[in-house]
Amino acid sequence: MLTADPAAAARYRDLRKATRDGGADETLEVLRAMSTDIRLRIVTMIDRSQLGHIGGDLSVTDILVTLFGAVLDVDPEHPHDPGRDRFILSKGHCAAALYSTLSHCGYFPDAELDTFMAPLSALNGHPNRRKVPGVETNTGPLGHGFPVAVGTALAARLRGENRRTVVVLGDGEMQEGSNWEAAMTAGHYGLTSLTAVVDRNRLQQGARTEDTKTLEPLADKWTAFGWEARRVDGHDHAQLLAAFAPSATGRPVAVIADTVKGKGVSFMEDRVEWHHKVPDQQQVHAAIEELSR
Ligand SMILES: Cc1ncc(C[n+]2csc(CCOP(=O)(O)OP(=O)(O)O)c2C)c(N)n1
Repeated sequence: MLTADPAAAARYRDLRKATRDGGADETLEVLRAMSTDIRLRIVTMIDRSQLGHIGGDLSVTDILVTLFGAVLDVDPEHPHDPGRDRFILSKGHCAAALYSTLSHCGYFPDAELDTFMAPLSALNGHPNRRKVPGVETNTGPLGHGFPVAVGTALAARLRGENRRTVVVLGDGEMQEGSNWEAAMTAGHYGLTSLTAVVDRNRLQQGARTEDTKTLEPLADKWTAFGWEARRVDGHDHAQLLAAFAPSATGRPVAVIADTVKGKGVSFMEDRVEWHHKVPDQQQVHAAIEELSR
């Protein structure tokens, strides 16, 4: 198990203070800077490992950054604090985005990211809760993280614990039937402390989601299952922040975040091959140059 980086954790505490206590402009500035850092780190990690799912990593970045930078009540130096909010990345193939976010927050040292997917590294291609602090449950098989999140939120209620559970799903992942059982269960129990975020980048592995199985009208489907649906631009931190406001309806909240796969690197954006293609050296330099602008 990796251990916290105290200096990075202290920086994260300052960052959280800024997003909590600062004005709206300062909050957004901090989140945007964090997103740039995370995207750059994703590119360098995948360049080093020559493996990963870069398109989905770049589409989910602003969602993760908004959650860890301004919403979740977590302490990287006490990753098992019973009162912490719970975060589950159900689209576990985007582990590089999660790892770079966790290390940015101080859960473990940044240098560890350079071992991503190397033999014996803790940072496997899919997140492992026994190896990486901040990972609440193992994910990778699509359709597993969401049912676990529902159980986690239900357990919190049964124990009288006042904490949030947030789960991030891929839109292609929504084709797994287990997700709809989970949605039905959470709707039935009115799990208001549960938020499900769909990274709606409209691409899955090898195809557009709508060419594979029609997902729309997605908000209506969540509503029919007893959820409050909120649809936002998934790269707009202000819209995401508003969408993560707690439920006032007694229903769980589904945030449908419209995103672009490969966001931030123009030659990767909305292109199916970048699901898990690895950039060559020229492309790495171009990506870093564009993301650093
Ligand atoms: C049960 C299961 N089937 C297949 C896969 C292989 N797989 C990994 S990612 C992926 C596509 C996921 O698409 P989406 O959820 O839209 O993710 P994103 O586009 O955001 O990367 C597939 C089919 C898997 N991980 N689990």
